[in-house]
Amino acid sequence: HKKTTDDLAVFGGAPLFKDHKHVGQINLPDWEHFKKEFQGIFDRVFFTNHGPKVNELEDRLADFLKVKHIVCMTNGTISLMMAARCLGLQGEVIVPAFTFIATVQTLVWAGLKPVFCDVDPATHNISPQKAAQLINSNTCAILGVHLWGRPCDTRQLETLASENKLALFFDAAHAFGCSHRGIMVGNHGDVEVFSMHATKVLNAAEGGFAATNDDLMADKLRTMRNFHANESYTPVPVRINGKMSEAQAVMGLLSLEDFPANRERNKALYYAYSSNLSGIEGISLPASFDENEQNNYQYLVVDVEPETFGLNRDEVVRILETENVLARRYFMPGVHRTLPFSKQYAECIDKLPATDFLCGRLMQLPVGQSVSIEDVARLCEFLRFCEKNASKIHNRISGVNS
Ligand code: T4K
Repeated sequence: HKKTTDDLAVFGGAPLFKDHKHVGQINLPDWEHFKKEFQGIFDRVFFTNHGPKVNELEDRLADFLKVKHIVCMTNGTISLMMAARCLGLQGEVIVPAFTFIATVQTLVWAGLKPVFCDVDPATHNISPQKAAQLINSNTCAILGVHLWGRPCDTRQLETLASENKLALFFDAAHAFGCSHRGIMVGNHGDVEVFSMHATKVLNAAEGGFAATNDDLMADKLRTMRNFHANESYTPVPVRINGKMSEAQAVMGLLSLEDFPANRERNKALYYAYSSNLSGIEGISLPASFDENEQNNYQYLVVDVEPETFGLNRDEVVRILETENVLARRYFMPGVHRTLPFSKQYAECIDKLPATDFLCGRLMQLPVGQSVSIEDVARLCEFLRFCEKNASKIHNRISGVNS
């Protein structure tokens, strides 16, 4: 418990937590279970090239998402890049700048020009109205991102894409296990791409997959991910090594088994944050989850209003870090303000006001297996202390004695 500002770790006090509290999920599978599955890989002496565990993971994921095809790959970035190539795109792709930089980098790898679209400040997702204004004769596709697991307005984007004969695909890296209008993410647009990075709620250490109901798209992805012909050959512009290993697949299968429990934990943490943060002026959880849908609650996103809270987001992140709370500033700066895009597309740098606003205000707080409900209560009480003592803390941080 902090009684005075001297107790803050940033001013030399003992940190709030002994161990680091991470934003990444870092949900570990049961060790005995893990050992048994790895023993299986050793016994089969079969490590990669579409082994039995990758096939099993693809079947299980297809069942889970109620989608026709799953194609597992090395990671989310490679999956997205390959999806863009398999769609046969050329020209401009409309994409939000409020996303992880990988979303946009994949387009460049696929030889495409990203055109940055602003987001809806309420949902943080690509604005279909603003996307409509960016369409021209060079536009070939829209790439939406289901940020924080909240699905984009797929219906409006589908209408926009079909009216303008554009491809539509989604970066669903955050949205495993989420549904939209009762349909699991994985079934929208031409193809949806997921990440199974170590920090995701579904974790294969590294890994990713594409989900699609389009037979030809799935065939192309399967052909492309394998640099030489084993599987039936469907024409693709170029091939690559995008395979998932058996070790990744085992991690993924164990994580899929644990997913319902991990989601429930995240949900309990979300509601604990929600009730413990209530009444703290200037800190809020933007856009609550639609409880009629399935959600994974994997990102705990907080809006810091500096005028009301008395400290800005960056000051809060810095103070929390010294208390061993590794809050993250996803995503800061917006992709349009990072190199090389800020130079290449300088003309659009000031045209994304909602993106810039959110980049300056949001932070993510810890969730996942290493965080308990008591930790949340403690952290929120700490934030309440910061709010009450904000001007004193601000002045001390700024080097001015109050
Ligand atoms: N699209 C979107 C919208 C994405 O968010 C991502 C990835 C992608 C596409 C691409 O998918 P992949 O190619 O990655 O499959 C992290 C992740 O590296 C990245 O996967 C993720 N998005 C992004 C949002 O976050 P960093 O640089 O913030 O991660 P890092 O290493 O700082 O880790 C976050 C926290 O977790 C830290 O406190 C450390 C902790 N951690 C991390 C790892 C890797 C651990 O405790 N153990 C670990 O093994 O990017």
